[in-house]
Amino acid sequence: MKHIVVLVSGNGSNLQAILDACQQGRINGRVEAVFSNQAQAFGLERARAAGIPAHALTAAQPADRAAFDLALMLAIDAYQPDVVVLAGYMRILSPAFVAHYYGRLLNIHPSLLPKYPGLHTHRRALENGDREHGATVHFVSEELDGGPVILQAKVPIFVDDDEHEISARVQQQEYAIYPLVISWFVSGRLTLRDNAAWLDEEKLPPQGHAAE
Ligand code: NHR
Ligand code: GAR
Repeated sequence: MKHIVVLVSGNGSNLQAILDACQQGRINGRVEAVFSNQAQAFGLERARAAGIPAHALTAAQPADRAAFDLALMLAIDAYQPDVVVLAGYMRILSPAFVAHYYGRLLNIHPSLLPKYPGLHTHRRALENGDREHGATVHFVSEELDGGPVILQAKVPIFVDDDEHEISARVQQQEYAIYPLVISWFVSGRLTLRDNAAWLDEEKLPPQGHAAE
């Protein structure tokens, strides 16, 4: 069974989708541990409810990213992860952390990258009058939200939408695409090579795997 470690900062609804997919055999792997940089994250409760070790690693000295990430790395490595999954993890990771897990570190970002890297993506899409928005699963590289794209899901933005409605619509898509991508990775179909994502020995285009 492949070892999955998940990092959260908040609600953990993507974590829940991953746990459900493992439970139902849609992902041929097991979540070995969940880490949060926020002690009160509900994601930790979800892990405990599923009988999975849940660790809060909070930064006493938030400025010292390198030291914090090194401690996190050592704690994660105790679980010998095949893949480390960022699921609403809100803390930028140091270059050493990214390098250590390069090729087995995934993120889901709530925008159609390369549009809107960083924070407040729903608000920015709304303010710009976009008619289309979505979520992107990508390999994490040192460049924030800039690593190779694996899969995107698009949603419409309607004229009366507020941020909450858009966010809910995007999240529904996230629960579908993130478990799918993780299943590809743990089954060996998905790899990172030459700074590109490859699925079934085919190099994926910049927008990731084509929607069907
Ligand atoms: N780390 C690296 N090196 N590369 C990426 O692509 C990363 C990453 C860490 C997290 C998730 C990302 C997202 O999908 C992610 C991708 C946090 C921030 C941020 O600005 C930005 C992007 C993402 C996560 N965080 C602030 C910080 O100073 C804190 C914000 C807060 O606590 O509210 O770390 O969106
Ligand atoms: C998700 O929508 C995810 O795309 C986004 O936060 C939400 C987390 O929800 N991620 C980021 O913004 C990363 N910076 P969840 O905790 O319920 O999975």
